[in-house]
Amino acid sequence: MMMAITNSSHRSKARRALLVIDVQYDFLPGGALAVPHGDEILAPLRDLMNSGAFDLIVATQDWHPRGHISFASSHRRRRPMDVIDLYGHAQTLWPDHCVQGTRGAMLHADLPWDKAALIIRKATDPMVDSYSAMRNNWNPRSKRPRTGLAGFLREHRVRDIYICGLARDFCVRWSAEDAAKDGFRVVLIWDLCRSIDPAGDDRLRRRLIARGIKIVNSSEV
Ligand code: VGL
Ligand code: ZN
Repeated sequence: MMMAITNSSHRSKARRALLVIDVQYDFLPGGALAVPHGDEILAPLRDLMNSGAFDLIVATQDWHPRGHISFASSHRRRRPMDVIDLYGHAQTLWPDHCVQGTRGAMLHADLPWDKAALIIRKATDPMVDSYSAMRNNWNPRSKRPRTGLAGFLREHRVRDIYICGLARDFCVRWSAEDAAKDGFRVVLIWDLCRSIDPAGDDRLRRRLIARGIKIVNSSEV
């Protein structure tokens, strides 16, 4: 006897997720690590989150304990934007930012976070930074432990991940590259990101394309 194969969406249909990276007050104008023009993404991103165009929305929240190893203030004679060697890899030192429980660490109130199925908090280990939504940066054993997000997305049958947020040249970039390595189809929504250093944008765009990441504008989503 033949059985009908139903097209139950959660069983068989490839789904698409929107991954919203670190839209927090400290990354917006006036914040501790302000990304130039970061506020310009707020209104169009709100519309996109409300559009219903995605099966799933996931967000990240940079969430450092006080005295975090990535803060210049945690190192003698170091200033923000200095680069040091940490566990054998380059680590940029940042101004104190997104400290757990502070206003600067809050997700921006203009976005509809009630639409997010999951909010991943990252960089919570005092000795390890974490840019990517998928994995921490290197730790003393030089591994990059997973956050669990890849597994969560796979269990939800997500195949396509659309990424946007702040900052394009750090957490968005690392998340996109790790997601592509993990076998997802990755689409970066270029106009819904801003970079800490916009001078590197042309190079960044080429690097992402070379890694199989598709770059679009929000009007094409
Ligand atoms: C980020 C630097 C330090 C980001 C987070 O969200 O891009 N950048 N922490
Ligand atoms: Zn950070």
